[in-house]
Amino acid sequence: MRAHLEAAPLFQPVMPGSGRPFSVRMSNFGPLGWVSDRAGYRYEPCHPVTGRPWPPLPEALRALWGELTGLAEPPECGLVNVYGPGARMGLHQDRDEAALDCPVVSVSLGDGALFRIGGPRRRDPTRSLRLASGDVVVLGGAARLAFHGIDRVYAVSCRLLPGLGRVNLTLRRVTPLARPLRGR
Ligand code: MD3
Ligand code: FE
Repeated sequence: MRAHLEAAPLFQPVMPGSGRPFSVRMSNFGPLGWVSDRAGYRYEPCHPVTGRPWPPLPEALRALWGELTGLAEPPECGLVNVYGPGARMGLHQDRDEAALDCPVVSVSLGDGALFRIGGPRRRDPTRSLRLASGDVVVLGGAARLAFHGIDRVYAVSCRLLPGLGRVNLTLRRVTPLARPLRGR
């Protein structure tokens, strides 16, 4: 991951419209990377700062995706979110992907975090879970459109990634499957 981050350095996305920076820094692995700027959220084949294609998804992550989802098709986006002290991610839905039938796989590394997940409507009640280094969450079925966010990170709770804090790797399909999941 560190080698890949040298090829695709972390960048600071900004909110569409306002241009307010995210507290989370990001990069991506794989053919499509999630980016956000004043123009909006979208998937792009190249890094917004270097202009180069994103590095390939590490084989270990591809294998993990296959084991957990049972899908032969690989993830197209491996989003890297890096949370320093004080970074958080507000409650949101992931729906920038046409492949909403496919699950999302999330791997947490480094410092722990307080994760919050609700239902498909913003007003639905939420539950909080602590995520620790090595935790893997698969969000499929009804959970795929659940509102979720990161309320806080527990700084210096783990020494796995000194200088990075918490890293979350989120694996996603973006384009619809040639043979949709429904009916398999
Ligand atoms: C629930 N990332 O990148 S991972 C994101 O820890 C994102 O960096 C958080 O939310 C993080 O969009 C949460 C867990 C997660 C990932 C995707 C989901 C939960 C999800 C998609 C649908 C529902
Ligand atoms: Fe999300």
